[in-house]
Amino acid sequence: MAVTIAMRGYRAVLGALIVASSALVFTAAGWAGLESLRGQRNLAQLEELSGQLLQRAELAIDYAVITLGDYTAPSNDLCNIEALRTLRQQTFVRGAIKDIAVLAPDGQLMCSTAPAQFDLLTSGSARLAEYESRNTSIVLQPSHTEGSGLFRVLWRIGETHSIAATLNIDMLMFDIFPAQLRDEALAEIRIGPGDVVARFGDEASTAPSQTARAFSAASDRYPVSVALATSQTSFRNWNPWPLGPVLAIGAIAGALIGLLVAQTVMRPPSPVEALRSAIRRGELVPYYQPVFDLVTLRIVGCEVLVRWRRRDGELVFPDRFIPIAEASGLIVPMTERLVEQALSEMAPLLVEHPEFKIAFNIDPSHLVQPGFLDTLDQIVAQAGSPNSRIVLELTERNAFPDMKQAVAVTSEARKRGYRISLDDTGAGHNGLGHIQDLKPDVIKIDKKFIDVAGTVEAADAIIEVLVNLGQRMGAVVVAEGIETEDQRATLSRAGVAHGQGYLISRPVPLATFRALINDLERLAKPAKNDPQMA
Ligand code: G
Ligand code: G
Ligand code: MN
Repeated sequence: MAVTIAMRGYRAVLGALIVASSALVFTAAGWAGLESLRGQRNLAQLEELSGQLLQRAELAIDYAVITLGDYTAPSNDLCNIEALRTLRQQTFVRGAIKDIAVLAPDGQLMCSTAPAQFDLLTSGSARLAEYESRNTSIVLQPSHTEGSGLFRVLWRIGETHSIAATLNIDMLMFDIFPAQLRDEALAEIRIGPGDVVARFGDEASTAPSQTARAFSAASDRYPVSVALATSQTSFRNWNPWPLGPVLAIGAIAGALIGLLVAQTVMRPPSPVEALRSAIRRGELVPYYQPVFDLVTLRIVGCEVLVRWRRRDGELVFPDRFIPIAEASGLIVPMTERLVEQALSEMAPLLVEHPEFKIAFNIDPSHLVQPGFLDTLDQIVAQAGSPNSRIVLELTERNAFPDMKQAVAVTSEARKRGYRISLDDTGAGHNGLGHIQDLKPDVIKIDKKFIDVAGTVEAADAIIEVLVNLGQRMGAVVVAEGIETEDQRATLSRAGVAHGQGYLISRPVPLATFRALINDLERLAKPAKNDPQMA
């Protein structure tokens, strides 16, 4: 009882442990997975952002190129008042274009729609750096002031002049920059290899003390590129998952899976598994039922009957597990261990009583297995008992799987000194065939005849036949299941030598069995000179 409760407590703790650790593992693994996903998503998002910024810069330049495209005929005189007015209108239509100017080949201003903007761009020195586009007539020129947002798109027209649009793209980035990144990232639009035209965000993001993450995109049409940088910390903290719900979902999912695992792991073992571990743990123990002399009541031997003594003390009877043992083949290791254990604990008794025989039930499928006798020899020799003290009981209840082999093994067994007993005789469908084939040393008459001995004519006739047959063949006849004194007297008169049954004792453990022998020894009547005595 205490063992059962302790087992339940242990299983509850084990179950809780499995559920808890599964919840923990799932939450941790889920979180790690989500974090790596977030890293990938942040990366993709910043790359996309650099692409978008570049696209905007290209679009602004495209506008300027389209605008300038209308005025590139070399013969155009763009500096007359009429032409300049048209050009000025263009600067009103295209918001990013601040000025359109006509320049001499050396860069000197010929005329401009907004000379102030021109001055702002060049800040005194007319000569600006030049970077050619894929279309080499179109040149980009950053302003002298880094980060001012100002630059020039210049279209070279023949030998005589160029036409140039001054652009301001300072506000270009504002709306597409995620609010969270405004203080944590720095974006730059560059012309040529390194002239920074416009800058947006936080300069500290790329400070050397921060391990910066950088993204860039470059145009294939214009010498313009975008560089985006954010600190490693900002990158890591960007777009966080909602911690609470994610952990809760992870924990619940993990706990549910843990519950399934616990159920599977802690599922009671199958009957075969349970029996296998019971054999391994030595829970299958021998019980002994005495075989006694019907006249003197002296115990002449015993039959070993297996019992499963569970750890909680419950005693399981063979009808509950012998069929499983037979079907699974566990009958072999079970029987081997049973013989080992019985012979070992019976050894002193076998020495004290030199005539005493010990009988084991052998499953026919076990008997015909290769090496059966050799293994048995080893076990018996190890126990130090002679083979002649051992009786192998073969039941007549079922047909033999291989009668020829069974006959060969039993005859070899007899040569090696073992005694063969035919169990449940008369209960099977074999008539007297088994007796003829196996030539047993012992014939055990089935209990169903003993139950009605002295009251049913046919039963008495069958008993008489078997007694006769035993005498002729030199086999001892044993009556199974004797429960009353009347039965004993009837069977003894009929010439049956030995008996087995509740009249003397049920199958009992060794200690009880020994006490019984001592009691009966004291009560035993002196043996008559009886011809049936074995
Ligand atoms: O032990 P009980 O008295 O309930 O026996 C029931 C039946 O179980 C017996 O008739 C016998 O056929 C079978 N049995 C008991 N012990 C063994 C054993 O050790 N081996 C085999 N093969 N059968 C056994
Ligand atoms: O292996 P076998 O079938 O002979 O096993 C004997 C079976 O008969 C066991 O189950 C044993 O407990 C049972 N048995 C032995 N003696 C008696 C008895 O006197 N009465 C009853 N009812 N059963 C008995
Ligand atoms: Mn038996």
